[in-house]
Amino acid sequence: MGDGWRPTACVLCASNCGLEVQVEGRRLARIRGDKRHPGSKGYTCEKPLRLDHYQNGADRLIHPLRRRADGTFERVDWDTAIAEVAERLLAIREAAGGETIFYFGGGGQGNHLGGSYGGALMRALGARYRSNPLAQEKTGLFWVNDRMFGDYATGDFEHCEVALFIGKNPWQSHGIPRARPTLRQISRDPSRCLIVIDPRRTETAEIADIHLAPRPGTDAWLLAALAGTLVQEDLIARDWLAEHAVGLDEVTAVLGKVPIARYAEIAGVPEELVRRTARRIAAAESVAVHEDLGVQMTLHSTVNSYLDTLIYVLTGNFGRVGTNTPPIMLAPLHNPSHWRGKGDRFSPVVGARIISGLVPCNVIADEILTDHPARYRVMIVESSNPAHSLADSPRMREALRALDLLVVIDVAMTETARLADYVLPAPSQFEKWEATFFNLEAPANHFHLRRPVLDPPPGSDLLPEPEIYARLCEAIGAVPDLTPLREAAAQGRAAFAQAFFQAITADQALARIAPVVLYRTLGPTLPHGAAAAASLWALAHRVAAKHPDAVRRAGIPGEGLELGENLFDAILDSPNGVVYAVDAPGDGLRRVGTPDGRIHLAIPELLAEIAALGDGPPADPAYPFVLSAGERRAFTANTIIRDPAWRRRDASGVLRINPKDAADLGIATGDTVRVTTRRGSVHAVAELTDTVRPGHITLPNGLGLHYPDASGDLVLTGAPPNELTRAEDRDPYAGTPWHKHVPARVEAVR
Ligand SMILES: Nc1nc2c(c(=O)[nH]1)N[C@H]1C(S)=C(S)[C@@H](COP(=O)(O)OP(=O)(O)OC[C@H]3O[C@@H](n4cnc5c(=O)[nH]c(N)nc54)[C@H](O)[C@@H]3O)O[C@H]1N2
Ligand SMILES: Nc1nc2c(c(=O)[nH]1)N[C@H]1C(S)=C(S)[C@@H](COP(=O)(O)OP(=O)(O)OC[C@H]3O[C@@H](n4cnc5c(=O)[nH]c(N)nc54)[C@H](O)[C@@H]3O)O[C@H]1N2
Ligand code: SF4
Ligand SMILES: [Mo]
Repeated sequence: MGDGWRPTACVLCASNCGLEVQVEGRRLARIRGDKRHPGSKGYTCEKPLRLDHYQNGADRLIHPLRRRADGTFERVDWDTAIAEVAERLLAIREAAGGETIFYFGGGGQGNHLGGSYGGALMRALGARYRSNPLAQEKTGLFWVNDRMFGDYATGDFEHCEVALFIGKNPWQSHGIPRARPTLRQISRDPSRCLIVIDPRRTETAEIADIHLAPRPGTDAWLLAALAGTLVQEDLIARDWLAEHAVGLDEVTAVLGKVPIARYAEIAGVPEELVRRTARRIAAAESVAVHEDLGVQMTLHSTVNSYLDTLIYVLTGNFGRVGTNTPPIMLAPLHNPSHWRGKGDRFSPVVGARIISGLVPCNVIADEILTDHPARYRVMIVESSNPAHSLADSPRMREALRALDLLVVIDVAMTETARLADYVLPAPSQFEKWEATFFNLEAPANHFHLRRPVLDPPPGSDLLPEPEIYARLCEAIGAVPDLTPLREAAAQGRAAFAQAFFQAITADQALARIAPVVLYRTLGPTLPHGAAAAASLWALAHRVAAKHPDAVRRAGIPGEGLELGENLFDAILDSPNGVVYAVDAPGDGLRRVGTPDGRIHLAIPELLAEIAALGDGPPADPAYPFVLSAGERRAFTANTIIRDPAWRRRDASGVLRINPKDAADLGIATGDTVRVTTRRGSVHAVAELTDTVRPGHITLPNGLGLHYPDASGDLVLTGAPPNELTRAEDRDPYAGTPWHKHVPARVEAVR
């Protein structure tokens, strides 16, 4: 690092590309892609080049805050904040039970180290309910994948012959490594094929070999027609399925009857194109599939996830190079429960299905705004902005205000923090140790533990999340005397491992707060001041014990506990990231988590829905448009960068509308329009573009934030999408919102 470039990562999307930065004072002065990063290999998009707007926003939090009776905030010191929060948590637990304490978040796009300690606090409090943004996008897919193969699978787009993106625009939203070069390579190679299913002619669709543009909300019909073609033209991998799957007859009984011509017509896609697409998929050596918000946040989302999983499984594209495979993650993104005999859990007030341990985001307000004795009374929010990002913001704000206690851990004064009783400020992701747990790759998977590259703002009084959680655990009396474990840690890792595993086996209460125990005992002994990485030690041992061959294939030597230690050391000693697991052929199939090791094709309740799909989505003449509320664009990054000056283009976050619709309404590019839904109205600036179909309009995500101007007054930029969405518009299985399918009307504002 003699040249002053320090390794870190971009925090703006789940790809977390490796970066190198040069620092001037407290500024990220120069930023470039890190060629040594094992996933991104030097790649970045345009977004991180002005990352300093995250780092040095005008609304950075610099010391703990407590709400006064009149609603304003006063500065308090950490001892006061921790003691008072702990006291109030204990009082509420005493009066109403630990299960009324609700935890939300625990990580954003680039920071997940803190969340591993947040779990310890929740268990210490006896909290039983939690959620995070995955419960408004991925839980339907988790539920389907869990039932089919007891895990969650992701696509290998580096090696696939055919790439299928459904309701996903990776050119802008990424989510696959080195998205743009990867997409271009597939598109340019005549032997490979890029297929996109998206109503909009997105940047990805623009370079696709095949673009299926369904009417918004008709994916269930289109995907049923595709899967139906595979069955009816006998394009399925019968031999492979006979060996690896069960339940084929139940599936073909339904898909064999799909009226392909009719369903293609409902979706507005030529039947011949549907059939040609199915044949191309079936003919391929390997197919990788990625569905995202376009289908996860629209009508039939769980059915959509089922159908697109069937498309790759029925054609035998599972568990091999270039297909979809359950990745070896350091900490699983999803906790499968279906085959572990636990049965489904439901939320206490609404009775909504809890998938992967997460309460659906869309029911949280209803779980609070009630006099039901089991209502959530406390919310601890970390690294998330639910007052802005969950459906129905007005009602979400009402719910947050109705809590007995709201504690927000963040780096900035967000819409949610403004409603908090206590705001606990953390150093930014460049001022502390951080890591992300989105290690979703196969056949090779990597992890990146990042070191701090900057000092916190001068005069600030911040604590990193692991320290906040540890202090709260201590203040509620959950942490016993740890001297024996500290002494063992001083004798080295082998002695520590033995003492630690013995201690947590003997003491349930200690096991519940294991991450905090590691942080306080092993943590201080770690090199480079890496105490926050202590929880990774347990995860490294877990992965080494479960997947020893894959870890050794990554070049990490050893057997048993030694392999785990070596893996942990490799993570600590690799500031540019490290490959920690490499699959051998067939490994993906061996990870199928069903009792018989086979893929279970039939999900009876979803098959019944497919058989009864009907005649297309409902229409309401009062709301002639379908609004896609929350589109990923070149300069959106959820609400991670709050400063609007960050945006080089599209500063206001325009409403995209087809020129024909605009002409009918007398609207020109640059005009201000009012968008009205069943929930509310917002103003936006119109942009005419034929990339959206007539009848479809789109607004970006992450806009509509209040940010201080030069005189400190809060100014709203763009439209907050969730002023327009309703919580009841959600999937019947997973509770995921229909943000891509909001009935709306548009008027010119004179
Ligand atoms: N630039 C940028 N990148 C991001 C983010 C960001 O804020 N900005 N956020 C990150 C996060 S948290 C996530 S979850 C991902 C999301 O990544 P994506 O899911 O790719 O993002 P979106 O643009 O919201 O939606 C994808 C596509 O769905 C399409 N769509 C709308 N309605 C329908 C429909 O009815 N059917 C189908 N098939 N498609 C439809 C839209 O036209 C859009 O192109 O992006 C991540 N990356
Ligand atoms: N209508 C509509 N709503 C949507 C979507 C949509 O498409 N349409 N998309 C949804 C999706 S997919 C997602 S993922 C969510 C995202 O919405 P949220 O879960 O609210 O997440 P972010 O906007 O990413 O906010 C991250 C928060 O973490 C804070 N932060 C940044 N760094 C740190 C740190 O180091 N420590 C701490 N403690 N905090 C930090 C930021 O200041 C910010 O407040 O939005 C969802 N909401
Ligand atoms: S926004 Fe995503 S794709 Fe772009 S550099 Fe950052 S992590 Fe990489
Ligand atoms: Mo997301």
